[in-house]
Order: sequence, then C-alpha cells, then structure tokens
Amino acid sequence: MMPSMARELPAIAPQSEERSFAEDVVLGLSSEPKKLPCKYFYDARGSALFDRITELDEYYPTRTELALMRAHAPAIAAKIGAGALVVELGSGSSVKTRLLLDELELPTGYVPVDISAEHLRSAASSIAADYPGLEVTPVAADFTRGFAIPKPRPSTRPSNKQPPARCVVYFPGSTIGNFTRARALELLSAIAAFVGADGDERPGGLLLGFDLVKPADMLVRAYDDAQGVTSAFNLNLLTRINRELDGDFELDGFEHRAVWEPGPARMEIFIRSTRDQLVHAAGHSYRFAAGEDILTEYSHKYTLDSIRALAREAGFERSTIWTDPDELFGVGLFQLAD
Ligand code: AVJ
Repeated sequence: MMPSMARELPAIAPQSEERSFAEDVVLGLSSEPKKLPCKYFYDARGSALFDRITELDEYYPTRTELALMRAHAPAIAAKIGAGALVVELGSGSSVKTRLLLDELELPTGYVPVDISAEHLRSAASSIAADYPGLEVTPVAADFTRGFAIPKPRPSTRPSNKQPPARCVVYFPGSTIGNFTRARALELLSAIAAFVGADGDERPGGLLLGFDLVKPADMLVRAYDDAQGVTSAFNLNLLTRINRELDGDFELDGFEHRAVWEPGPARMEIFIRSTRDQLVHAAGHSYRFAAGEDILTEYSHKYTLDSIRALAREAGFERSTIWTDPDELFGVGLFQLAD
C-alpha cells in the first residue's frame, strides 16, 4: 500500500523531458558548442574514480565538508530542533548523514532520494540497520524532476508535547555546484516550498554543502590533479559512450581541461579534441576540429554573500553558515521564518 503523499517537490526542470543516454549524447555532440551532461560520469568505473578524487590531496571539498560536519553537527542539530524529518537529495549512506542523524533529537524519519535504485537500496538498508528507531523511506526519483514523499505516520512522532515534525532537506557534497545560478534558484525555491508545506508542521529548512570561491590555482589543481585521476574520470565518459553506444572515440585523441571562470564563478570542465577527427556513436557521426571542446561539467563556487543571497531569494529568511578556518567550504542551514 502506498502511503498518502503529503509533500511534493515540484519539478525544477519541466523543460527537460526524460531523455536516454543515447538521446543526450546525440543531442549534446550535435550541439554547437558540444556538451555532455555530467550525470553520465557515474557508471561503475566513474563512481570508483570519483571516490579516488575525494581522497586526493588536491581535492579539498570532501574532507573539508566532513570535518565541518564532525565539528558542527551538534550545533546544526540544535538549530534544526527535535522531531525532524530528514530528506536527503542523493544517496545517503555517507558518514556525513550519520553525523547529522547521530546528533538530531528524535528525528521523525529519514527519506533518501536518489535516481539510482541500487544506491538507494544500499543506503536505506545500511541506515535502517544502524538506526533501529528511525523510519527510513527511500524514494527512487530524479529530484530535478520533482517527487512526492509519504507523510510520516503521526505515531512515529516523538510525542505530542514535542514540536511537530519539520522537514529538513539535506543536500551535501556541493552537488549544487553542477547547477547554473538560475537552476540553483529554481531548485532552492522548490525546496523552500517543499519544507514549508503542510499547515500543521513547523517550517523547516535546507542543510546545504557548497564550495567556496578561492584562488584560481588551488581550484585548478583540485580539478586537474597531478596523478590524472580527474582526467581519467572525465575521459571515462568517452569510454562509456564507446561501450554502451557503440562509439569509436580514440582516447589518445582527447584530453582533459579544467578552467576557472571568475565571472560566473565556476570551474568549467572540458574534453578537448587534440586533432581533426570524425567520431561515431549512437548511430551518428560527429566532426571534431583540433582544439574543439566538449563541455562536460560546471562546478559553481559561492561566496558567503552569494549563497546567502541565493537562499534568501529562494525564500529562506534565516541563514547560519559554518566554514573552516581557511574558508574552503561551507555548510549552511537555511531556514524559513518561524
Ligand atoms: C560531485 C559535483 C561535487 O564539482 O567537485 C569532481 C564533481 N568533478 N571533480 C565537484 C567533480 C571533477 C564534484 N561534485
């Protein structure tokens, strides 16, 4: 039996219909300039390479966010308050999620939302096993397309003397960086509507991990590491196209490129063709000039002011930001007015 759907996050990308990998590749490689969606990085090898990236000396975001959660989870939990329903965007088997759940007072439930049913199952079952009292409700969905989550059962609430559940969306990992500012505003606005829904519950919030603007050389090193792990991660997209879409990309004719663009405050990741060549994939052919780029990813960086402004524009009136002494990374709790 499906429980009643209490909350719905509206789709933030109604203009983008669901497309297959093949359709996205044909569309992206036929575009001018060429581009490919970054979500296709994460096949098995891509996910393993990303895990290696997070352990690189040059790649500061993961360890810095983790340290921030270790240091500040108690303060974050105190600000969220008792009886929270935690909705996590992206699969949440991670240490960061546990640090939050460990500190929250009697959370009402935990709802991991992930596009991959497999990630979701393993995340949900490992959290459920380790938090016996917690109601875990996995939702398989692409959160950029909107989703609905089941209403928590009133009996799972701590007690009627406690404040009623409030919904907190946890969006860690600076995945927000993959969204342009306009799309990030749409997503945050949808989240604000989502956590503010339901008259009988208190306004909730958004706990967001975001990367901070910093000197260009440090950013470029983080996205173009000495061991070439990020290069392998980026170029693996071509390997995946070869394997899954009958492609004939010659890997030695392409190279990784990572560029800091201060205007839009983002890293731009490209695959550059090093020669004139004709490539086939998904039943089409694509001409590359020497030096021609495929845009594969944006990774937007924020300042404390720019993230506050974005959250406020989305409807979050209160913000508390935790950052490390070097201001490499930020964790923000953005709340609606009570
Ligand atoms: C997973 C989107 C947070 O932007 O830093 C890392 C992805 N790309 N190195 C990031 C990524 C190249 C990562 N995010």
